[in-house]
This record gives sequence, structure tokens and C-alpha cells, in this order.
Amino acid sequence: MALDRRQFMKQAAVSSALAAAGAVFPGISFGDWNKLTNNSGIVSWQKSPCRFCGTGCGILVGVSGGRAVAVKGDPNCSVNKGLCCMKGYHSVQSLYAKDRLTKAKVRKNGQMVEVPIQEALDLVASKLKQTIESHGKDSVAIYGSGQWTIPDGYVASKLFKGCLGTNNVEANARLCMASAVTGFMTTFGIDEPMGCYEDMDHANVFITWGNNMAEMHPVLFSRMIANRKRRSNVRIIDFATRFTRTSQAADMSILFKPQTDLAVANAICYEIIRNDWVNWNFVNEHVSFHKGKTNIGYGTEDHFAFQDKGENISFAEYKQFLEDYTPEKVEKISGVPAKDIKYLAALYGDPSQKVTSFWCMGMNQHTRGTWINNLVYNIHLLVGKISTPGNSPFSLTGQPSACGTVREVGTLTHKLPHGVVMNEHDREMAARIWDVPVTNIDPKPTYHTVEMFRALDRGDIRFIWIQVTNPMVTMPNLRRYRNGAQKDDRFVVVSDVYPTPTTDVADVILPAAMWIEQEGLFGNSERRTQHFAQIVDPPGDAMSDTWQIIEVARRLGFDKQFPWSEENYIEKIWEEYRLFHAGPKHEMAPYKVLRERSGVQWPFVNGKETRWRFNPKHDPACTNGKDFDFYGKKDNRAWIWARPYEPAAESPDDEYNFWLNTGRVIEHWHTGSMTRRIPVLHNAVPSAYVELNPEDAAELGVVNGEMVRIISRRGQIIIPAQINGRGVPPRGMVFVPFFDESYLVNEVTLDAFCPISKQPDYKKCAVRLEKV
Ligand SMILES: Nc1nc2c(c(=O)[nH]1)N[C@H]1C(S)=C(S)[C@@H](COP(=O)(O)OP(=O)(O)OC[C@H]3O[C@@H](n4cnc5c(=O)[nH]c(N)nc54)[C@H](O)[C@@H]3O)O[C@H]1N2
Ligand SMILES: Nc1nc2c(c(=O)[nH]1)N[C@H]1C(S)=C(S)[C@@H](COP(=O)(O)OP(=O)(O)OC[C@H]3O[C@@H](n4cnc5c(=O)[nH]c(N)nc54)[C@H](O)[C@@H]3O)O[C@H]1N2
Ligand code: SF4
Ligand SMILES: [Mo]
Repeated sequence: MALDRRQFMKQAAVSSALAAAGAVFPGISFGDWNKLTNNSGIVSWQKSPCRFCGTGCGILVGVSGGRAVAVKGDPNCSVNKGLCCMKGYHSVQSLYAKDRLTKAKVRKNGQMVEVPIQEALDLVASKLKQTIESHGKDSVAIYGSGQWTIPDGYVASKLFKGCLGTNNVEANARLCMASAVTGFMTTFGIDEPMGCYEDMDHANVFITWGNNMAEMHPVLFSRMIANRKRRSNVRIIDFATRFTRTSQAADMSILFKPQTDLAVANAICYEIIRNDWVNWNFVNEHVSFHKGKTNIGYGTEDHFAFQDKGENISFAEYKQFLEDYTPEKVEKISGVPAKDIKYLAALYGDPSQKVTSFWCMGMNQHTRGTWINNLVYNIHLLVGKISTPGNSPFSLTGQPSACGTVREVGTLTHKLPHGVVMNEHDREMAARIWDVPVTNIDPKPTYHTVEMFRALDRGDIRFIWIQVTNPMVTMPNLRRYRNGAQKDDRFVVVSDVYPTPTTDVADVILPAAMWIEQEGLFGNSERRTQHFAQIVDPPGDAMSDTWQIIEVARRLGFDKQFPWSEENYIEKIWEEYRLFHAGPKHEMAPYKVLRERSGVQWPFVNGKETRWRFNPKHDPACTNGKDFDFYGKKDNRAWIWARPYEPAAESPDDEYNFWLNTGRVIEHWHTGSMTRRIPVLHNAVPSAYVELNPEDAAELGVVNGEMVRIISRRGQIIIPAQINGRGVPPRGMVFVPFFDESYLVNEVTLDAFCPISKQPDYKKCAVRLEKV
């Protein structure tokens, strides 16, 4: 069955006739929505964060006949004040498509057969045990998600790191937020934004650094646009590599060549210093200067380890370093006119302007992702525009709980809740709270995500449990990792809610309770923890991902560590987890408070939320008696880093002469497994396409809808062209969204990553095009 499905997909992808006829593709299935909603009236409206993006809008779910049938925006949620985007409004439909997974399946003689879920969980537990016995503890792994609830991630970490003793815990947020985290850690020594969405109501200059907010954070984007309407002096500048709906709505669109944001950021700092727009009071008191290693490679080889502590430099040395980045020199590298660079510098440098910078995957999916995060902080630090209302370098998250689950719970190989495995004190705290011997917790990190799948390919990992993520669509250089997952002697467990290319490679499929079919908590981009109660029942045998892990843990004998009852396990887990964050820097709200409110921002100290960190007027963790306290670093200063421009891992050349850029569209969520099962969203954008610049299209002789072959050194796809659609790439670049499993663009992308964050760069590789 699995093979048939894949073969069908392959055929579908190469057949232009099929594509043109809009034939039925795998991964698309609808419920009988009209029948479902044709009910006797809504009996209750219950609060929840939206299922989709990291904006974290509050919604109210209307329930009728035991089903979620409607959504309205929650007027009491400060994030969105009642507004939603099209994904939020239609989100509940994603629960009810016809092919929802409701029964567990296990592979028997090559066939997937339905079994009672308890039997499947027995098999998972015994395979886990056997694999550890014959290949050692680091031969088993769990790969989760920024869409995991906080309890999901917490129990995964407790079982694997605390009980089984392996640091093989990773999450897809490595593909998404890792560079943001290393950016925060290297500049501030502590993770997560200092500001909050309220910054938008105070700032009058907004600069998006390669963030298509209009489509990816639409409710925040609306708030920004509404602000521009209300106040006369608001300007929005979209600084990006491709012209998008965000560029269109902005007051100014500046396009730069991929990867050269590094050079432009340095040029802005050069200009700020040259014009003496530096805020010396701030810099002298609160900033120190550093440099790190250069020519750090691209992580394309196996077993990649990289460490860089950095060393102090003087301001004079920093200034000297910037000499290579005059606006005129950088114009040549970046294609951005020197006058535009000077304009940007003048906006940041003008003390009367409050500037908020936004970014997301353009800066994080970058082989110098950590560096570009550092460089944008440099700009804000030089002019002291940080940690005050409206002055905000704002790293947006993508997934609803990338912050809550992956960063705060710490579901990455080197992390523990509120700590890192390398730190003895952090291991001791974890062992105490988890009630395991401290020697269980391995002080050495193992594999980050790309390495984890390389280890599976090599056979160093033999067992992997994948929850709430679809890596057989979303890993870069996909064929390599799919071949690895399908090798003999690999055991793949997948918890999902629908069939996907990842369940296709599974040996066990566990049906999961989805979103409001369970109680849970998310954490959004602005340090806001959001609780949702179970609103409807899960179908069939579907069970929450948290409870699946608890069931397996108990089968392995860890009853003592997983003692909770089905009635109140979320509350118990939350109160245990909260112990990790005790103290003014991270204190989390108690369960009872979270149940009542539409989200609470941490640090939550003495009943008060913290909106701006490092600022003693708002942040109770500041103790140095000064006007700011960057307490994350030992020198109580934020660090400015001298980071050079270095080119992308792969750039266009004579043979592969185009940039391939990839990303998203507003209607679809990632691999489309949910949004392609919502009729209105599917019908709006029914299949993927390649965006071409009109002049490139003319040269290639293709018109809208004609098929184009995109070829890289790793693979190829054939896909219909779109010209003058919603986005326009510059000449020499093509763009493909990844929501459509019939066109697996990740068979073409490159698995190079930032050596510091280990986050892959999906935004850049070299391809050539052929008309089919
Ligand atoms: N509708 C919808 N919304 C979503 C999601 C979704 O799937 N659908 N996913 C969510 C998730 S998890 C994420 S991570 C976010 C992603 O949100 P975004 O990062 O906004 O979206 P992408 O489409 O991944 O990336 C688009 C941007 O990458 C920039 N870019 C490309 N190359 C470079 C470069 O070299 N440097 C810089 N600075 N920028 C570059 C482009 O200019 C473009 O603006 O969206 C979230 N929101
Ligand atoms: N080419 C390219 N690739 C990319 C990116 C890119 O920009 N370009 N971006 C990267 C980024 S930023 C991200 S965040 C990743 C996202 O990559 P993925 O996480 O792999 O993509 P999703 O489609 O969000 O996968 C979520 C899966 O969980 C399932 N699911 C939904 N709810 C539940 C639940 O409650 N329980 C369980 N068990 N399963 C559930 C869904 O059906 C779906 O299969 O993609 C990365 N890959
Ligand atoms: S902006 Fe994001 S969180 Fe808000 S409704 Fe849309 S998808 Fe949901
Ligand atoms: Mo993401």
C-alpha cells in the first residue's frame, strides 16, 4: 500500500496531463463539512490558542453535537484581539477529514495491518528495549516538533534523557528556530525575545529582514498595517530576496542577493558609526565587543562538531573590521544601492524613530544563521534601541509551540528543561525533579536533527519515534534520509493524525489525538504560555502524544517517573515542569492561572507578566541598579559580534545557474497534511508550482501552467510554472512552496547548515531549469 502510494505520487508528479486535469492527488481528503456543521446549534464556546502559527492567536471554538464546528477570534486575547486569519478560522475542519487515522497499524510481512493500540504500544516498548540491549542506548531516538504540546515534549525528554539515558532527543524546530536560539545565546546568553507584540503599537519604523509576514504571520501583519493607518508617521520596509505580498504592502521594498544580508547589516553598522549615531551612553554601559572564528564551513560532512566561545575585542578593532563594509563596497556584493543602505542606517540611527525589526526563516535558515541574528542585534545595540516599548529586534517563531516546547522544555540534544546537559548543576536539578540517578543523564550531546537522520542512514540509530512532524517531506536533501529510514534493521514509529509520506515509511503508526482533542499547552513567540482544555473527544483509538509516551514508559518499568492518572496528568506534568523554571528570570504561571486566561507571559513573578526583559521598569530579574541589565551574560552586557560576510554553501554557477528558494503560502500549513484536508484552503491553492521571474520564463519559453524541470546536484522535480502570481523572484531565482507532497522540492534542496546552530539552509541552493 505504502509503495503504491509513493509510486502513484511519482507518476502524478511526472504527468503534466494529470496535473493539468487537477486529478486527485494523495494527501487530499475532505470530511463532509456541511453535514457536520448542519447541527442543532452551538452549545459552548471554549478558548484555545490557534493550532497553526507561532503568532499564537486566541480563538474560541464553537461546539455542537460533540464536535468542533466553528471558530471565532478571542476578543480577550491580547495577541489578536478577536482577529484570525483564514487558517485559524477554518482550523477545526482539519480534525474531520475522511482518512483520519483512528487505529494503530503495524507492519506484518511487509503489510500495514490494524491492531489494537495497546498491542502497538507493546511492540514499541519491546522494540525500544531490544534495540538498546543489542545496540546501546544511543541507538534509539525520538524526533518531535514545535507543534508538540509542552507536556508532549516534557515527557519525551524525561523518558529519553532522564530514564533511558540518551540525548537522542530532537525536534523539527532545529529546522526552524535553532539559529534564533544560538543568536540569542551568543548575543545575550539567554534565549527568547526581550520584547512583545505590544512593540508594534509603539514602533514607527518596521523592517522585515526576509520575513513574509503578510502570509506567515498574517494577524501580526494586520496589526502593523492597522498601526500605519492610525498614525501618520509609520513606515514599513521589506528587506528580502523575493518580492512577496509583504513587499507589496510595505512602503518600500529592498531586494538583496541571497546570503548578502550579512554584508548589508555590517554596512548599516558602518554607517551608524561613521555618522556618529552610536548611543554611547548605552554602548559604554551595556555592550561588549567580540569576534569569533571565520571560514567555519557548511556542515555537509558527517559528525560535524563546531565550538566557538569568541574573544573580546575593542571598539576600535570592531570599527576596523567594518572598513570592509562601506555601503559602496556592499552595493557590489548585495545588489542593494548604497543610498538604500544609508537610508536604512539613518532610520536605525535617528534617535526620534522607534524601530522594530522582524525576522523568521530568511535569517534562520541560513548557513550563517547565527551570525545574521548577531548582526541585526548589533544594529539595535549600537543605537540602544532595545528592550523599550517599540524598540525591538524581534525574532518571530513559526510553530505554535517552538518556544514553549522546544526552547523552554529543551527538546534538543544538548538541552534540558531550563538548562543544558553539559552543565553539572543543570543535570543535578533534572535528576532531582525527574527522580532518576544523575548518572543517567549523559553530559555529552549526541545528534542534532540532520545528524540524527544521517545516523539513522548509517545504522548508528536503529529505532526512531517520530511525533507531530513529517520529515519525509521536510528534511533537506530528502532522498538521502528517506533511503536511510527505509533500510532493513531500522524501526520507525510514527505518531500522526493522517497518512503522510512519513507514515509510509513507518513500521508502527500510532493514531494521535489532535490539538483540542486533548488538554495541552503551547508557548508562542512572545513568551506567552497558552493553555487549552480538551474540547472534543479524539476519534477511535487516537490518544495524545503525551499519553502514548507515558504508556511506553510504564511498559519499560518507569512507573515511578510517570505516575500520573488520565484524569489530571496535564496539570501534574505542568506543576512538575514548572519547578525547573523557578526564579525571576523564567518563572512560569501556575496551572490555575493558565486555565483561566488567554495566555500568560513569562517571567510571571508575583502575579505579574513581564513584557520587556532586561529593562528594570518591567523585568523583576534586573538587579544591577542601572537602566538596563543584560543578566544573561557574565559581564552583564549584550555582545556585539564582528561577523564577516561569507558566501552560501552552494551558489549558482555555469552548470546550475539559478538560485532555488523555498517556503510557504498563507493558505497552507507546512506539508499540507492538515490544510489540504480543509476544502476552502485546498481549493484556493490546490497544488504547488514554481515561481519564475517573467523575463526568465520568457527566455525559457514557458508560460503559466507549463511544466518545468528543476535539477540540482541531488535530485529533480517537474512542476508547473507560475508567472506573476503572488510572489515574484528576481531574475536568476526560482521559488517553490513545500506544502504539496506530490512535488517534493526537498529532493532538490541541500543539507548544508549553520555550523553553530546546525539549522539547514532551505532558502539557497543552485539548480538549473529545463522546459518539459
Ligand atoms: N501560512 C503559513 N504560515 C506559517 C507557516 C506555514 O506553513 N504556513 N509556517 C510557520 C513556520 S513554522 C515558519 S518557520 C514561518 C516562516 O515564515 P517566513 O520566514 O516569513 O516564511 P518563508 O516562506 O519560510 O521565508 C520567506 C522569506 O525568506 C526570505 N529569504 C530568502 N533568502 C534569504 C536570505 O538569504 N536572507 C534573508 N534575510 N532572507 C531570505 C525571503 O526574502 C522571504 O521573505 O511561518 C509560520 N507561519
Ligand atoms: N524546503 C523547505 N523545507 C522546510 C522548510 C522550508 O522553508 N523549505 N521549513 C522548515 C521548517 S521552518 C519547519 S517548521 C518544518 C516543518 O516540518 P514538519 O513538522 O515536518 O511539517 P508539518 O506539516 O507541520 O508536520 C506536522 C505533522 O504532524 C501531524 N499532526 C498534526 N497534529 C498532530 C498531533 O496532534 N499529533 C501528532 N502525532 N501528529 C500531528 C500532521 O499531520 C503532520 O504530518 O519544515 C522545514 N522544512
Ligand atoms: S495568524 Fe497564525 S495563529 Fe493567528 S489565526 Fe492565523 S495561523 Fe492561527
Ligand atoms: Mo518553522
